[in-house]
Amino acid sequence: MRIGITCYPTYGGSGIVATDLGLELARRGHQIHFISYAHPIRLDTSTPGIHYHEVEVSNYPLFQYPPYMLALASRMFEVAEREQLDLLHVHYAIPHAISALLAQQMTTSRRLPFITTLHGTDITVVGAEPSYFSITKFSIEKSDGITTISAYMRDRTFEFFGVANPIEVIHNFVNCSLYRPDEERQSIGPKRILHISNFRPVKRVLDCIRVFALVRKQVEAQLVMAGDGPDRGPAERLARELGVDASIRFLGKQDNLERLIPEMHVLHLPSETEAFGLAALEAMACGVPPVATRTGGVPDLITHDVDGYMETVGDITGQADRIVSLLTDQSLHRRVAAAARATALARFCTDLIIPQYESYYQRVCNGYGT
Ligand code: GMT
Repeated sequence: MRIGITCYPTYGGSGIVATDLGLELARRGHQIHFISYAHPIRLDTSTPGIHYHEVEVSNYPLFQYPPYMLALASRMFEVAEREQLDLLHVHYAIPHAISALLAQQMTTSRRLPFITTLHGTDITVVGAEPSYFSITKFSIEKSDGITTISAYMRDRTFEFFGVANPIEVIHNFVNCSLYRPDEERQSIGPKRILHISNFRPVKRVLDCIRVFALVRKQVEAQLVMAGDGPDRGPAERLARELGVDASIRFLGKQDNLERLIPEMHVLHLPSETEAFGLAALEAMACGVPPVATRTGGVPDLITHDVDGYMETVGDITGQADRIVSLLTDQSLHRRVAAAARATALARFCTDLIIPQYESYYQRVCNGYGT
């Protein structure tokens, strides 16, 4: 098939999922056209079947807010016509689904269906803002297909927007050959706790520091903070206040997580809400047990006390206790790490999930949906 994919190209999870999906589809022989304002970070354009089309937004002085949505729609239309795309697949509803709708309406010679994948805050935060509620609902209603990444997200979307379209749950996925355990590298040096996020308030990165300060009272561990965003400065300040800054490494944005994660012993994900928790899945594939919060779609991924742990949001002591147990009880760590890897292999591997997208594309092209 010939598919146009649009996503936020920066470090968010939705962009990562969209990019990995495009790369996997291209490996399976599809022609994938990324249409975005910048090159998606994980996109290797030397992969056969991958194409990238940049959206240029005019900075004409009259525009206080450059109309990206319109420039995107125009570029989608142009690429769809020239490349004879079979469908558009947009990740994150706002504004991508509205641009796709416009591109569809501009295409008068044939049917150009579009699919919207809802990733999280496009529904739970952005969609909930009064200025975006109606347009988000409209974009869902007008999509020819809607997918989302967890049962929680599907239920929240129905409940919140009261839409009637069917919503397909297709979980996030991980390449289990790329993301895999490395016991040799894990055995070198002190115990290491990893946090990965875009450091927005919803990720509760300050909890990582508070929990770590408790863990350090019992274990000489290190904390590795990967990513960047608005709460990085406050997290660094808190680390100094609590006297644990010397044991924390703030790495900033990281491109090769498949090399970093296998060196770690625990992944800490204390989010306020999480539509799925891609970082936890990538850790599980590497045999690194996640200690996360019981929130949103995380229960779709983690089975508590089997392949990871889910504690209450904000329960600093509970989260610290779990991390300490995993770092000090080797047989517990081995059991949970093996179960985590087994879950990734059995339920979320690329080979299981990509065919679900392929068959959904076929159904939408054949007229399924709204
Ligand atoms: O909703 C967001 O926070 C943005 C989005 C992103 O683009 O980073 O993250 C969401 O999508 C990821 C990939 O599908 C999920 O793994 C994250 O759980 C989800 N984030 C939240 O729900 C907070």
